[in-house]
Amino acid sequence: MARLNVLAIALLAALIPIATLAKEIVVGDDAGWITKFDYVSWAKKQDFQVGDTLVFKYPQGAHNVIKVDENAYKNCAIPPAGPANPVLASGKDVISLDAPGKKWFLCAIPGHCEKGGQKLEIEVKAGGGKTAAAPTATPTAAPKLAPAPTDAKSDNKTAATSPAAATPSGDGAPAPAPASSANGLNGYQLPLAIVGAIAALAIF
Ligand SMILES: [Cu+2]
Repeated sequence: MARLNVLAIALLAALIPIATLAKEIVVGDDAGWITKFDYVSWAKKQDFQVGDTLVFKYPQGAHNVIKVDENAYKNCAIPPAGPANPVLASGKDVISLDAPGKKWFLCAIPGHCEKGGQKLEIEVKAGGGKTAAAPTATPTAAPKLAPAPTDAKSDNKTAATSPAAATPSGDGAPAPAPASSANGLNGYQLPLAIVGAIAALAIF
């Protein structure tokens, strides 16, 4: 039984980084995708990682989203839309950040970019290092013998809430050097607390 608990905890610890790896970032937070919003300052406060998704939220018809290059971003030059680069207009446009580097978006409704500043520049960081930071909640789990009926439940819950369990993005999994943990600290505080709580449950 004790061994089972340890296994469950180890499994959870392994799942947490995957669960936190991909996050959904709503552009402008509660304000959404609007004119007259300081997206430069907003973007500075975000942590865009490969694997995250960007969501542009706005009342359908009020705005739209098109991906542009740096020059178009700077000049609010609206490129011709085409199959390769459509104007997104669903009101909840989801963009996968699947490569590192800078990306630029703007609203193609005339005036919104030039006069309203409705444009966004982000820099996506290669996310790989983040998975390396190992949660430290497991070391003393072995000795106690306690049937822990909560294990299975919490285990399932965690598995169910991890959106991208099947896609740990290539070499991301158990890299040996957790050098960039400072970077990922924010993302880990909550999961660590959860692991700690579950570990406590399992032990006692
Ligand atoms: Cu607009």
